[in-house]
Amino acid sequence: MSKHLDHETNDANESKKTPMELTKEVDPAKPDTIPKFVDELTIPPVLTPKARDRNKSFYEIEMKAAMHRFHSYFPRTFLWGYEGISPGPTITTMRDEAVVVKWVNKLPLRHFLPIDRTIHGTKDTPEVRTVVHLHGAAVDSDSDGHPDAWFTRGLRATGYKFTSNIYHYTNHQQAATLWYHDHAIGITRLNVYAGLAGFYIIRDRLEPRLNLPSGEYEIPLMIQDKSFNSDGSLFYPSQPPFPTPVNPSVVPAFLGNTIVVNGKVWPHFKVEPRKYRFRILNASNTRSYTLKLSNDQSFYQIGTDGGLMSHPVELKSLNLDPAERADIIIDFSKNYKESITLINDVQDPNTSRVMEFRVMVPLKCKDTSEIPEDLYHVEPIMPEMATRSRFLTLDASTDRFGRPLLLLNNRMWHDPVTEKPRVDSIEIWNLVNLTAFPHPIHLHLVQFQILDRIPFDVAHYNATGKIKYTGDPIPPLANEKGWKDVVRATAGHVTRIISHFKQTGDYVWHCHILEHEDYDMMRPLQVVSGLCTETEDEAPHDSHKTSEFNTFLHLIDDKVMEKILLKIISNLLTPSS
Ligand SMILES: [Cu+2]
Repeated sequence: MSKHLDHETNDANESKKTPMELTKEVDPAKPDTIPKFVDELTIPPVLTPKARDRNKSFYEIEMKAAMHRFHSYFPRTFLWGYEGISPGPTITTMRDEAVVVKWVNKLPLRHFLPIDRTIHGTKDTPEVRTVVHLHGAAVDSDSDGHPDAWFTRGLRATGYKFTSNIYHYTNHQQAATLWYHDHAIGITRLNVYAGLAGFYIIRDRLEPRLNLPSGEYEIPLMIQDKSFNSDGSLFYPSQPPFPTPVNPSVVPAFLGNTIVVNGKVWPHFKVEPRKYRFRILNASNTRSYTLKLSNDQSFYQIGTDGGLMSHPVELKSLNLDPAERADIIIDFSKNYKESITLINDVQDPNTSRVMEFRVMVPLKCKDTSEIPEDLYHVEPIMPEMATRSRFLTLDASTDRFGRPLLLLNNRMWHDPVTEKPRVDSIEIWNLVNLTAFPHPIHLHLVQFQILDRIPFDVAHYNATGKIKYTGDPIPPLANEKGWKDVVRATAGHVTRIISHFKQTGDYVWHCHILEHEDYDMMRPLQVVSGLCTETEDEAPHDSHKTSEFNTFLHLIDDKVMEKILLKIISNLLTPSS
């Protein structure tokens, strides 16, 4: 059947069908057959600590396989989750109160998604490896979830960076919406897609004074895209849509054909006519979203990745790249009895819809919450304070099998460390995007600020290795002027960010498109003590001295890459009939 089964578009006959009849007609592999907004939004449960002393909470979190109902008309789906649920349970803590988590791997020994044995960290390692990264947190490197600190079920095998599976989070940072997810080398894309992701919310004593919507009016929303097989199992491609001798092979992008919020495919959420605060996280592998409300109503962004901004920003549309968070307030007070769809501004009839708000619950009591004009003080990091400016390229290349290979600074993950900021130093990173696409770049350990984006002549760069700017610096968008740990490095621009590196240790920085991170758009980040000297001269523009071979690769590969990736994306966006 080709007809959409939306409750909005259902005709009289459709609506008379029993759930059993609908279940038979719904093919999880064909998004056109999946009725939308059927299931109610679920909110991940807040985890209770196993023990608590005055300033510390102890948790033990098991990673387990489980069966999950993504949609009422789907068979149940096999997945992996923290505590056997996806999203995992939410951890909440107060600022400066320590959280200790024992992460326990109780997963099967075989992976259920296709592992590519040619990419970094996968050659002679166990199939199922896990390590947990708390995204956005400033923690000691032993608790950061280094990709090579992985461990298997029962700790039978561990990566070379492993020290312990008991992680200490100090929470010495601004209240913020963080999230925890898997980060194991070479299989992060598969482990996160399998279900290993959850919220981690830091609160503080200042925030309640702002009188923002809270309690049952403060809702976390984890948005992901998934594809399913007809039997309801998760689909993840084992081959890119171009020939390659590698099987299974990593793919350069993954775009699912359904949208999942908090583990439900196209849910609905019944709300009162009042203000709600939504902590939105894009936990998708590759997909970016441009979120809008179907009635074109404005909403207010109050926070970014690292916490509340100085002032709210009124928006009609919000871009969210993988791993980015936006704290927003939607005021439904004038929408009683209306249904409003949270839409994603793309042409596809399915992935253009995210979820539905049904303003049908009578107001329980007067809404006294506010959207204050002044939120937090976000102290700008002054560029004059920077002691170093690094130029770091985002490069498109090809591997020995002819597959696209995306790199940072033309280096592979296992090449020697080159980004070694001194502890307590401030650095400006110039992200020189030579590829045809934007990449969401994430730095561990720090919350940074975006300075600007400056257009430059890519062809000139590829020919000479020199940057020729072609326009004025573009300041960050109003809703990017806060603490960030992911930045959209746009194609053909030098995106400048400024960070203060406050503690030593081995961390990483990478593209947060998980298919890119796994191959091979990730690099070590080592914050060194003031006494250490760098062995490599990293004066600005040094990184531009690409070899002639690499320059040649750039000229070829950007065009090839563009064609390949455009084809992939257009194929994936075309709904199956
Ligand atoms: Cu990328």
